[in-house]
Amino acid sequence: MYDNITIEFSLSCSGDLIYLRESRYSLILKDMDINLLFSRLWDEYSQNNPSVKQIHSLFESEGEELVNDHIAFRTLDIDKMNIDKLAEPFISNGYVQKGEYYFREKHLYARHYELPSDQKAPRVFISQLVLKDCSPFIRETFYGLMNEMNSRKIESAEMIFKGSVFCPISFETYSKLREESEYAAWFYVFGLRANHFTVSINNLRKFRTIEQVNDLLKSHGFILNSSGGEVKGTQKQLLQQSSTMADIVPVQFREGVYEIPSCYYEFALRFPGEDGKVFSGFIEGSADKIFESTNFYTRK
Ligand code: OOG
Ligand code: NI
Repeated sequence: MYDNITIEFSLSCSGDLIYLRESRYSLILKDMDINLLFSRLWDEYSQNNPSVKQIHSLFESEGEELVNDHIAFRTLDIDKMNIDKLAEPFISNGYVQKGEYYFREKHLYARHYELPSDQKAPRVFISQLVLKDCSPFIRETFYGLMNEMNSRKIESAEMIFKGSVFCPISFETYSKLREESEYAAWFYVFGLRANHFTVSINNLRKFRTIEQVNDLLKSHGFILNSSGGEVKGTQKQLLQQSSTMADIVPVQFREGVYEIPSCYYEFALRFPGEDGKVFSGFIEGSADKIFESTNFYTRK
């Protein structure tokens, strides 16, 4: 029904052809099977973050089969690419909106989505920067970039796969955004992509506690996000989470190549509430710290 092989062209900022590759993914997104959608997000994420594949293989070598608890996207609260826009491909595949979350200090708002017809389907967590609550510098930077931007880039139904939306990027702007918001700086560089997948500890066989998972990761040299403690949340809150610090990757800026944190891996253990049902939402106090997995740091 569809032609499965197309050639994808990307244009550099100056309009030169810089990139040519075969794509297996030419199905219209609305009709895209949800598994294909997640596997495409996984490919992008695992290919660009070396520790993701290493961690995945580590669990497999321990005899575990990994189930994904959730993925997350970040964006701006601008109509063309806000939470509602990013949620569209999931909604059209049967996902429904569930919880909403506020992170006032970070100027963020988020929602999560679930697929009621499939309890094993990953949840989708989408946050956005609330620009009116940010400084004039952040507002002007993003409004200016949006005006300059090639609008084709965000009108596409393939928005969730777009990655970086601004081009060229400047290390000076990145650094200045960081002074006020690590989230804004990260989004400026990495844009629209799954910024983490999450190992569901509930579905592991050998590793029953989050401490056991963390010990395995640390014994193999992975750096955990320790903001607020390595374990975020308690059994009483029905959700415990931990995460790696994002992989440090080389990024081409206008001023040259700089190494900065990209994406991370998360681990989540859910508990049943009084009603016997396993908790399916997120905890604001914990999520607030998980966001910090992409904070700037340098390799020791
Ligand atoms: C999302 C952080 C929150 C969770 O599980 O609480 C989160 C992000 O880093 O964009 O994923
Ligand atoms: Ni998460």
